[in-house]
Amino acid sequence: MISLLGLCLDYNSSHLRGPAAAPDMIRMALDSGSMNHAAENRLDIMSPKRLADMGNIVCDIPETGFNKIIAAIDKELSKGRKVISLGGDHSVTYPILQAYGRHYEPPTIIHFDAHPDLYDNFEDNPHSHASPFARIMEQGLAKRLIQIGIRTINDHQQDQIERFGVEVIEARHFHIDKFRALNIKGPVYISMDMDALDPAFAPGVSHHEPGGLTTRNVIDVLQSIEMEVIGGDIVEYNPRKDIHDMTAYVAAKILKEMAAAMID
Ligand SMILES: [Mn+2]
Repeated sequence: MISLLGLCLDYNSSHLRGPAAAPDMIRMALDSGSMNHAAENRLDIMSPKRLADMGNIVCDIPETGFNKIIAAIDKELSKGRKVISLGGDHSVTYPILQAYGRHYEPPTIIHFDAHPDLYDNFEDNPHSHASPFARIMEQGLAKRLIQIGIRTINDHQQDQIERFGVEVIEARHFHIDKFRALNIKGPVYISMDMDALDPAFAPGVSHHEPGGLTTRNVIDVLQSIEMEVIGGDIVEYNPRKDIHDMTAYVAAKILKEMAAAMID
């Protein structure tokens, strides 16, 4: 059983606010009548026996936001459920993984992004949306970190990649066979930053970085995951930057395939 949670947090964004409004827009796309609820493997992911929408977590105050996320995720995992969270900027992945650490051995994280998000400290905010994977790796909350779609590595982040032993399939080198050759063992957690996609596919993000993945590339990876998937997030969708809500539909499509990868 999957619990769906909306995380309305974007105060750790460095450039633009907006991802706090993402959860309801993704639900709108999913339920608009424009698409059905079937993943490509035929599963109805919104069947009440497979997925329960637990609504949004209000976590928009910096002093309490992360603790509210940890408590909310912990509550769902304590029921024996898996969690997919929607929205928020990417800083939410750190408290999510802290909650997972109470219930699971450190997972392999499959992380789609234009950015490594490994800054030791970005603009004096160690919890910036540019830093979650530095915190996760420092605390041993992941067994392996596999990043896909990256195309913004600078010297500092290259140092961090080497320091933490991060495995990177850069956008310029992406091929599905490189992912299949990684010999991943479960459990797996999936973190999907919408800016991994080329802005042509997903314009509704705060940081446009051309030269990205196609929607099909991401779906191909999700459909290649054969290990147990224990959770996932879809972050950094910014409705304020979107064009006719098209990125909401892309996020809803990825939600369907992520859920399908999670259902046994
Ligand atoms: Mn990003």
